Amino acid sequence: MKLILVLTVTIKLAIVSATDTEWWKTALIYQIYPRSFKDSDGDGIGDLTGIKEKLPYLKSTGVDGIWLSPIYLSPMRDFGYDITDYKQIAPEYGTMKDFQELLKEARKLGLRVILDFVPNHTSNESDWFIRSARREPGYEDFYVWADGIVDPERPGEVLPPSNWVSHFRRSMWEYHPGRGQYYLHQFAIGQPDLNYRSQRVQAEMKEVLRFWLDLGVSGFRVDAINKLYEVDPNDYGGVYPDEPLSGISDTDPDDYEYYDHIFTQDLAETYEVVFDWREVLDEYTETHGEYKIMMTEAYTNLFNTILYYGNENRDGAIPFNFIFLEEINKNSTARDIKTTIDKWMTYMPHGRVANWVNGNHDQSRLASRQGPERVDAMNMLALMLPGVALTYQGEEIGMTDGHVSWEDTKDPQACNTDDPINYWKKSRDPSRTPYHWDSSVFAGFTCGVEPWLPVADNYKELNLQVQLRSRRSHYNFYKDVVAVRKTAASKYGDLGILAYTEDILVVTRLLPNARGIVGVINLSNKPQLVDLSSVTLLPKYLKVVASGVNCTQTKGFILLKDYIIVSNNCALLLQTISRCC
Ligand SMILES: *[C@@H]1O[C@H](CO)[C@@H](O)[C@H](O)[C@H]1NC(C)=O
Ligand SMILES: *[C@@H]1O[C@H](CO)[C@@H](O)[C@H](O)[C@H]1NC(C)=O
Ligand SMILES: *[C@@H]1O[C@H](CO)[C@@H](O)[C@H](O)[C@H]1NC(C)=O
Ligand SMILES: CC(=O)N[C@H]1CO[C@H](CO)[C@@H](O)[C@@H]1O
Ligand SMILES: CC(=O)N[C@H]1CO[C@H](CO)[C@@H](O)[C@@H]1O
Ligand SMILES: [Ca+2]
Ligand SMILES: [Ca+2]
Repeated sequence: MKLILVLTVTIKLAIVSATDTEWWKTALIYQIYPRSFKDSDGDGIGDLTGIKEKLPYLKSTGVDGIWLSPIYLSPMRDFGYDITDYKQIAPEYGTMKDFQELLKEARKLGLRVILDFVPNHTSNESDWFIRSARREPGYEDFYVWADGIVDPERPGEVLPPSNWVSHFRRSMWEYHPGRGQYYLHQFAIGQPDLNYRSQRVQAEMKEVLRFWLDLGVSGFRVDAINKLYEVDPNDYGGVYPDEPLSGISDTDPDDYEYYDHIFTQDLAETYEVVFDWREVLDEYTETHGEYKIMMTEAYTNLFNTILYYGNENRDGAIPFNFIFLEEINKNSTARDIKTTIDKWMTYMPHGRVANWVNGNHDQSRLASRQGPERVDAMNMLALMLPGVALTYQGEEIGMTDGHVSWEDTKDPQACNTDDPINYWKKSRDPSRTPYHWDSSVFAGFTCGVEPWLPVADNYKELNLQVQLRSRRSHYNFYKDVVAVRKTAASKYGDLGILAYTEDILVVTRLLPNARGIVGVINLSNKPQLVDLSSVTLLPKYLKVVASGVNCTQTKGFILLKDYIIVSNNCALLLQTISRCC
C-alpha cells in the first residue's frame, strides 16, 4: 500500500516536470488547407483521413506541428471560414471520430495539431445567428445589428447604417427582413460579425477554445483578429460614422481598398480579448504537459501587429510576421531582406518569439510571387532565423500558382467581382489548387472524380515524388535545412545578418566556442566569391550541410571561410567544423 502511494507520487512528479513549455519557441508549423491536401474517398475534396495518411510524410520532413485551416461544419461559402457550428466537423472532411483518430495518430508520431479559430464571424446558418435574428432572449445582441438610416433624398427609403464596405466588395451591412434591421459582415454576406461587446459571446468563445483543448489540440491560429471590433455608435452620437476615402486609385466605391478603415479594425479592445484567450490556454499547460500555442492573423501595420505579443502585465500571442511575407518580393536585394528581418527583430518586445511566414492560402505561392529561383533562399531563411517557422503546404516543393479559369473559380472574393476578365486579380484559388503528390492523374491528390479546383498544369514535372527521387530538389534541400534546425545552434545561436553585397546575404547563428551555422544566399544570376574573413568569430572551415538546387557544392563539401563560391541563385547552409577532414 505504502509502496503504491510512493509510486503514484513519483509518477505525478514526473508528469509535472515533463511539461514541455519550450517546444513552440522553435516549432516548424506546417499549414494544411484540408480541402486541397489529400482526398481519401475520391469525392474530389481533401479530408481528415487524407491528412492522417500523410502524417508520416510530414513527420519524415521534420515538421513539429500542423495547423489545419477550418474543418468545422460550414456551408463553405468562404470554404470553412464561415462556420455554422464551432464544435462540429464538416461532413465532407469527416467525422469527429476521424478527427480524434487524426489526433491520436499525430500524437503517436510526435506531431502537434493546431486548429484555426475564426472568432470574428460565424456563418449566417449558425444557430446563434438564426436565434439572434429572431431576437430570442439571450441572443438579441450576439451580432452587430443596426437600424438603417432614412434616405434624405428619397424619404421612405432606408439606407445602410454607414458607408462601410466589406472585404469581399459592397456594403458591410446586409438587411435582414426577419429582424427588420441590418447586420454587419466584414467579409461575405454569409459571414455575420459577432458582437464582442456581449459578455455572453465572450464566454461562448472561450468555451469553444476549451472544447478543442479538452480533446487535446496544442493551440490555435486566430483568424482576422484585428476585425473583432468596430466603433461603438454610442461614442458617435448614436450613429455609425462613415469611413474616409483612401485615395487609392484603381479602385471603385464597392471595393474594400477604396476606404481608409479607421472605424472597423485595430481597435484597442481587441488586444484585451486576445490576452483573455491566452489565460484560457494557460489553464492547460500543467494538466496537458505542454504549452498551448496561439498565433494571430492581422494584416495591419507593424506597430499594431507587435501589440498582440502582450505587455508587462499580460501575455499575448505570436502575431504572424506579414512584413516578411509582404515586403520581400522578387526585386528585393540582400540589403532589403536584411532590413525587413531586422525590423521585426528590432520592434519585437524583448524576450518574445519571432516568426517567419512565407505563404498561406490567401497569397500567391512563393515560387510564383518571388520566382522559382528564390524558393530555396526564402525557405532557408524562414527555417534558420530564430523562432517559429511557418510553411504553407506545397512551399517545401516550390509549387507555383495554378491557373483557374472564370468558370472554375470558387473564391467568393473573385466571384463577387462579376468580372470574367479581371477576376483573377482578386482570386485566391490559384494558391489553393490540390497538392502535387506524384505524376499520376490529378497529381495523386484523389483517385476519384475531378478535384474541387483544377490541378496546376505543371504537376508532372513539379511534384513530391519526382523531388524525392532526384538528388537535388527543393524538397531535399528543405528537409536538410529542417534537420539542421533541430541543432542547438539553430535553436539558440546568436543571430548575425550580413548584406555582403546587393546580391549576397549571409546569416549566422553562432554559439559560444564558435560552433554554429551559416546560410549563404546568392540572389543574382551570376556566380560570386564570398570572403567571410570579417566574421571573426567564424572558424576557418565550414561543411556544406544543405545545398540548394542551383548550387555546385554537394553535401559534405568542406569550404574555407575566405573562399566560398556561390553559384547563381544558390542557397547554401554551412556548419562550422573544428578542423578540416
Ligand atoms: C445566408 O446568406 C446567403 C448569401 O450569402 C443567402 O443566400 C442565404 O439564404 C442566407 N441563409 C440564411 C439562413 O440566412
Ligand atoms: C520589380 O521590378 C520590375 C522592373 O522595375 C517592376 O516592373 C516590377 O513591378 C517589380 N516587381 C515588384 C514585385 O516590385
Ligand atoms: C551569385 O550569382 C550571380 C549570378 O549568377 C553571380 O554574378 C554572382 O557572382 C554570384 N555570387 C556569388 C557570391 O557567388
Ligand atoms: C490567411 C487567412 O486565414 N485568411 C482568412 C482571413 O479571414 C477571411 C474571413 O474569415 C478568410 O476569407 C481568409 O481566408
Ligand atoms: C549549378 C546549377 O544548377 N546551375 C543552374 C542555375 O540555374 C540556371 C537557370 O536559372 C541554370 O542555367 C544553371 O545551370
Ligand atoms: Ca474526400
Ligand atoms: Ca468584427
